[in-house]
Amino acid sequence: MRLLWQRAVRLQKLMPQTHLSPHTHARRLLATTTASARGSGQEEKENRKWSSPGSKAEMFLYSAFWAGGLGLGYFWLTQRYSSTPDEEVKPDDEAVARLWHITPRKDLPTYKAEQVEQHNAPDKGIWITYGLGVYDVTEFAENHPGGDKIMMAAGSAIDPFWAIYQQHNTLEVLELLESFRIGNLEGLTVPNAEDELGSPWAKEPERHALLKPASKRPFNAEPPIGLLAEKFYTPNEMFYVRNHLPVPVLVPEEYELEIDTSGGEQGGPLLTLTLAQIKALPRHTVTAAIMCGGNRRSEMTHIKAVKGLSWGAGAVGNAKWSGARLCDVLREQGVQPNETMHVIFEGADLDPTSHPYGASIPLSKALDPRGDVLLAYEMNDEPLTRDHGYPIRVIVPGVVGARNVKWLTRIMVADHESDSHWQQNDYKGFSPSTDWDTVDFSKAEAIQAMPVTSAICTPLPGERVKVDPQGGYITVRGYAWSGGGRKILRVDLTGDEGKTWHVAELEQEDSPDGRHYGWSLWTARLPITEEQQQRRKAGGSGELEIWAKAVDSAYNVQPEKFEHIWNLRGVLANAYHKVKVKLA
Ligand SMILES: Nc1nc2c(c(=O)[nH]1)N[C@H]1C(S)=C(S)[C@@H](COP(=O)(O)O)O[C@H]1N2
Ligand SMILES: [Mo]
Repeated sequence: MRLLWQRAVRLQKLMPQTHLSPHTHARRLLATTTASARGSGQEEKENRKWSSPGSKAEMFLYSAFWAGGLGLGYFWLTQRYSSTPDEEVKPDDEAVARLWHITPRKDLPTYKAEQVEQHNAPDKGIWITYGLGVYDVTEFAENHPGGDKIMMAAGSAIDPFWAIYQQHNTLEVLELLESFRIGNLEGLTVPNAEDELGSPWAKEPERHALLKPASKRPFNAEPPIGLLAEKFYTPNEMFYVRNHLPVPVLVPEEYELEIDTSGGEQGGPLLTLTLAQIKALPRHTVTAAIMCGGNRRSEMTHIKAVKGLSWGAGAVGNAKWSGARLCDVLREQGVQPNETMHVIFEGADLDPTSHPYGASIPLSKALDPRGDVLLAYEMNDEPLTRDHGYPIRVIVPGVVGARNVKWLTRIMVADHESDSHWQQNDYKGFSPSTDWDTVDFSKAEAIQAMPVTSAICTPLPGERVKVDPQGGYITVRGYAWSGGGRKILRVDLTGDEGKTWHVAELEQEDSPDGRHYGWSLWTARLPITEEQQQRRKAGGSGELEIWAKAVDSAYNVQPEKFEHIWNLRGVLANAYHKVKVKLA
């Protein structure tokens, strides 16, 4: 909000002075536009139908969302612009239009953010906010194929999307948006700086606005699922963040990593490495997806409530990690293979009782050169960001996110696992019949390697999908991954509840099985049968449920239903990913 406010003030300063208040001006403009109905009246609403993909503004809004970061929106924009030179956009009008979303409309009601949030699906209406404007875009999303990309922002702000797609700042798009305006957002205030001083949260890093927080303190957020499968390497600023505690402030010059390889004996070898010393060790790079144990928990919740943050399918990201190999450091210290020992990691982030975040892995994984465990200082060739563990985190490829300890300050070789809450009382799986009365955390194994999973990233649930007129198919895209270095062999899709399956095309790194730690992106052309199309034409709902399941190199396959893998913490949620869409 503060950022938004600053931007608003900046905008206001930049804007040329005008005698008209933004809204007088807005109405004047609304009255003179004819291409499609605009304004807040009832008749205009009637006219706001999207039967033909025609109007320029519609195309802009549509294309920009559809582009999803590929710059295709810009392409559309320039195409449309150059092909219609007759319509002139006056820079002044545009400048004024840019103020609408930060100007309260006295003629409209005020809504709370929570009220907007409830309108996040076609059946509940689709509302979005931009600045302090509240907009009802249900009709746009519903009636225009592809227009429903706006669903990525359903119930929340489109500001972060528009910050990326600068081409939205055209008069036509702004007019179109203003025509959907239904109200003002309550509570656009400048935060009180004093509240923040001395709080453990005072030094939290800035986050990309596209990361939608599941919780703000500690900060936990995933990127919009619709953007996740666009890039093989997840951009650092879009990589999900899972923090249990405030982000610690570490000064690189003072950073030290303590390594105790005594195995629990007092006075054993103790090594301290500075950041420069770690960077001076042989550099190793590995592509690895990191996935939270609670990824896709929100789907499991539909069966029965679970305890935990409600993650969608975006608590995963794929990156190229660089750093020193832990096996090199441990071997140098004379650590011998031992199947019963563990390596404990501690972070610099402290809980209120001054206990650090901690987790452990088996020593065999740490010592295995094919395990590729890293003391990582780079993510996608950039220094780690603070949220992802600056300056050093351990990367444990193929293993649940929780063991990839960030802000790493201490490593211990020990005859026991970490005694932290996160190793002992969390991130463990249970039988579906285990409840909070019967659960015994000490009896269950801590999660290490993750099971095979996949998710459909596009189309989004509820999206209206166009069937390719020549090929009679729809295009579906997503990710798949399995733990333990197991390569994805296949991703199967069905549009008829498993009667017929269609194999997706995979995009993956060419690394050997057993050491295949990166995710696989996949694209499938899912045939839509005559019957399915006929049903739609006959006035049916045109609903289609797409299912995806992945197969890994051990021929492990995802379970069909969440019912049989439900567990009280909502972890390991890897059933078929099922997405309902509408055929356009
Ligand atoms: N020190 C520290 N390390 C941590 C955590 C944490 O809260 N503190 N969270 C863990 C969990 S549960 C996950 S899923 C991953 C998330 O990594 P990311 O935020 O870089 O995506 O970090 C792990 N490492
Ligand atoms: Mo996690």
